[in-house]
Amino acid sequence: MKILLNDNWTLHDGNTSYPCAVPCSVTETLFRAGAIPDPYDGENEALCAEASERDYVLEKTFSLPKELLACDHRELVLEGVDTLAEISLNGESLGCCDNMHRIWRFPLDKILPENNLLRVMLRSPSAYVRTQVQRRPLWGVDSTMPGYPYLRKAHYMFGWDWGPVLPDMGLWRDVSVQGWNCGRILDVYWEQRHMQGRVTLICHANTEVWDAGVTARCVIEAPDGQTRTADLCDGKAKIVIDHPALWWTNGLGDQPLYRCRVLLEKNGQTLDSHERRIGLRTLTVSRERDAHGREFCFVLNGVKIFAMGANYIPEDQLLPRITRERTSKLLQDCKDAHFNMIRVWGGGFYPDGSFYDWCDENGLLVWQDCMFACSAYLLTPGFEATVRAEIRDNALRLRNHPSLAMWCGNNEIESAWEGWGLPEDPEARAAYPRLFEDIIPGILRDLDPQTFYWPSSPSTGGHGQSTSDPNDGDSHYWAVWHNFQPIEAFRKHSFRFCSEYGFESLPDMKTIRAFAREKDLDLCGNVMQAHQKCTQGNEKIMYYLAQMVNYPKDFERLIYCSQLVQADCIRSNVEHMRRLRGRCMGSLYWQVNDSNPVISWSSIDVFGRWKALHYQARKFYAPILLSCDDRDPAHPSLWITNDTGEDARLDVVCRLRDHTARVLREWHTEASSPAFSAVSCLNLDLESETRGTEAKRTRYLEYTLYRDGEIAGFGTTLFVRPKAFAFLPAKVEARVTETADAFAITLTSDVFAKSVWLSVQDADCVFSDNAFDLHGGAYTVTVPKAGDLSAMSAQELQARLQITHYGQIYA
Ligand code: BMA
Repeated sequence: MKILLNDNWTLHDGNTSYPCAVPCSVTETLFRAGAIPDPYDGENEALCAEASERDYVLEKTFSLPKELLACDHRELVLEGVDTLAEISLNGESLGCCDNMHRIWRFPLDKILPENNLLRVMLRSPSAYVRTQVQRRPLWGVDSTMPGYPYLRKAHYMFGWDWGPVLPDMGLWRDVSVQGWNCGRILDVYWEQRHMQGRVTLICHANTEVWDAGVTARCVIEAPDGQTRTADLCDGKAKIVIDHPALWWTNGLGDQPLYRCRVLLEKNGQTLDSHERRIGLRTLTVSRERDAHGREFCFVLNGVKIFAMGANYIPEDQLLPRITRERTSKLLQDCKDAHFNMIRVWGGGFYPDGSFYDWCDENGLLVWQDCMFACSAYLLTPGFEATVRAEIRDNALRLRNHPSLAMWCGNNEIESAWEGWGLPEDPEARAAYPRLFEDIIPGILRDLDPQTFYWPSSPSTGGHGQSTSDPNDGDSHYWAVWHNFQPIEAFRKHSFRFCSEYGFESLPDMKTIRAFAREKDLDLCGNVMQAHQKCTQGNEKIMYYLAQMVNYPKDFERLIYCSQLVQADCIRSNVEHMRRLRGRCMGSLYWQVNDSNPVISWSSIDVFGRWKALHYQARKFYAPILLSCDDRDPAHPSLWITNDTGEDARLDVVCRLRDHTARVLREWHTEASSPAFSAVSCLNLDLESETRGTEAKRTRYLEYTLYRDGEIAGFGTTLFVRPKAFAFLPAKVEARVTETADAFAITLTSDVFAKSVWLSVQDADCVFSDNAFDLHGGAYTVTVPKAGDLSAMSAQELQARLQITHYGQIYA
């Protein structure tokens, strides 16, 4: 039995008391009470970070129902304590917490009075890490508060190159009292053995029984409702499933889930129960050697799949603001863009169970980093013990989720030791292999033997091998952006799996207005600088903009241009990797979301607004993709990448047009595209058509993919960078009509108009397409009559519709 203790808490800062409820944090509570300003507004960050320099007390009084008081064993369970805390009940100490990634359990076996006072003394994380690092320096990344690796607290809370320094504290997950009689279930592991079209499920239940006559059984309910039961013997039971409904990723099939329960019973009464929904699948990473080196490829039910997705960071700096609704909307946006994988990056925290539930239900694989990133650690006995407990807690919590595809030891620490020029620190260096190649994989092998372990990202497998071999393992590619390489440089590489690469852009104007006043709308000004956390980030944006596009005439065009350049950069990288399907088997761009209103690499900002990149992602991750290899403008070739399990017959139409959009030449081809393949379908010789500067500046290629007569994809290739192209002044017009539940916006243009961007004044929505090109004719996009648009008429939408296109950047 379980009683939640989330409501009616009080936060004391020494002078004042503030009401709050779990999940709660100091910064969020003080902000809501008006004691500190909005930490995301203007340059408030430093002012608000000061709050974390002090200690606080959280208190709650409670009484327990008779049934719980009568239980023979009780525990206080704190599922998320951030981070340094002393817990006491009725004035008596229960213990201390030092790790926000752990679940803290304190036995309450003494007789409890009717009224109880629970007290959580929160200690300043900033003061703690400062004291530690002053005593002994320990390497960590620059944008982060020195000493952060000393504390098992999500590193990004101390600042990152996309996040403010706001080391908040609080109770970030449920607090409860739980009680049991006669026995309890500690944890359950569902092992799967797939053989000859059957699955043997082996239930391993870890129970604790302190009374006679207690029995355990497991019950499995198949997706079709059929139920099977088996008694547990020595904590084990076996059930054979004859016609298993296999679990697949988004795009490859369904996600049937089996409801698996373990029941602890006595005299027909249930004492305790444990429930998980599992998916029947085999899933591992293939490391086969091949002609190119050594592959890194997820294999699901025997099928090698190309992983498509992005990196996920915590959705807010202030944890109570992260809600289930917000997370599922973000994940739905990922699914809508055809993601089949998301990487939970190691500088945040292990997400809530509901995150994985959503991924289980929707076929999104999770690449799970352990929460270590870009840091050196010292393996003191205390640190080792808390890390062991953390890995154990999270392995037990997450191991039965079918979406859990991999455990990865850390983010970029192996490569940091190899080549980032870290300060000499033999003790910290020696801790690396102990932690990530011995201790952590050891625990995971024990608790979650069927999930693949990878020591670091990027890596070629660890144990002293080089991390930076593009022919082996996963790669992070940052020469474009961090090292100022031209955008096209990515296409010189043939990675096996690129798990990080990215490009920054500014978020939507509405998002910027949430933290900046009119006078602050200057990329080089203090406020915009405060919302750019990457060293030289704004300089890099301008550097690349100057290479790619014309000079934006105002701040709004600057936002637009930065998003176009970002979208185009990532699109060309992904299309390149998907053409290399087979050799390359995964693309995870950096990063899908933001933790605060900031200029960053994200495709969706902190308020959920799609940048041009996310609209592009929905196209470049389409299961069947038509793309153009335009590395040689005189000899471009069109490719079809098919990531479905079915062969497809397709039609491709390609047109050479001039800047008025007039068709100069046209090609039609029928293409057969085998399942899981990338093949070229049209090789063009445009030697004469692209000869000379004038021709290259006034001509372009446009191509469309048809499946059963329906448009299934399209694209445009310029022979020069956009800034060199001779755009004609285009007259782009829109006409809005409506049906019962959607608006249709029909756009026309007299000449070629590039990257037409739609937005609605003072309203948010997601269009069926955006940042698209118009080739003279008409193109219709739709938008649901929902959210901000639900009460709007077609006329009103027409009046509030804002259209930008490339020709207006400078003119
Ligand atoms: C990678 C990530 C993050 C970082 C990003 C952008 O290295 O692992 O640490 O935020 O690049 O610099």
